[in-house]
Amino acid sequence: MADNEDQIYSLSDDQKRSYQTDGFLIVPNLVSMEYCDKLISDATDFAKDEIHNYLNFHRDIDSFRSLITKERILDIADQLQNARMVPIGSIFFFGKPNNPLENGSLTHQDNYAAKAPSGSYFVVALALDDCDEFNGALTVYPGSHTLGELPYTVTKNFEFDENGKMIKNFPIGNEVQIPDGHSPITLKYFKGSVIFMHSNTIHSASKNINQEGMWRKKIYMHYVKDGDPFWPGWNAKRQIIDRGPRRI
Ligand SMILES: O=C(O)CCC(=O)C(=O)O
Repeated sequence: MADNEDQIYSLSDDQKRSYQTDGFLIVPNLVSMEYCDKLISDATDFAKDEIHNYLNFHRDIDSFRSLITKERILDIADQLQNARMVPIGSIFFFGKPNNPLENGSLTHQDNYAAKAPSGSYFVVALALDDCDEFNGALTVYPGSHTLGELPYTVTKNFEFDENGKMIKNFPIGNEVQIPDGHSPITLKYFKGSVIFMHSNTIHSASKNINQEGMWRKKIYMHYVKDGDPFWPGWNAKRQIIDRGPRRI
């Protein structure tokens, strides 16, 4: 992580306003290059040559466990949600170019999975590569978090082997139709940036098909407001993770 880890991370009024308007906020340089490299090396060692999405690296890998409970990430999540946000799950994307086992994501909102009270579930994504439209950066519909939860089409997201091990992902998410008046933008962000996103913000990511060998590794971490119920899920098997007190 960046310096002054113990210092409370206070968002500016502009940052809070931008989140309230758009339904997401990018905070650049929140995690140091060294920490990103440690996460990448631990993920790569764990996966070996099995390059696909992984649920819940924070249960298997110490550096990811430490990330999901990092104070400065919790400080920001707590301020944006005005609640003590409790970690419950994560998913890692290698985003290897032209990988048949990874297929991006459909236009969707996220709470179809956790089924928490509307607005409770919260998404925090750390970019482990620089990312733009050429390597499958996140596309968002700014302001769509104000639409509430939209009807969706249920589709299969993951494939597991007979031992329950994930071996492939289909395009992630349960697709929603985009209401009139909402347009997408594809974000651009750098390694070490963290995206904080309302769970009703409609988003997607293209399959990474660049020919230049640009990966788009990213860890998505998921939180709910303290005390709120959520569905564990047969695949994600979400569980409450202990964290410290709310600091801001
Ligand atoms: O592939 C991505 O970066 C997007 C993943 C996603 O949309 C999700 O996990 O909800």
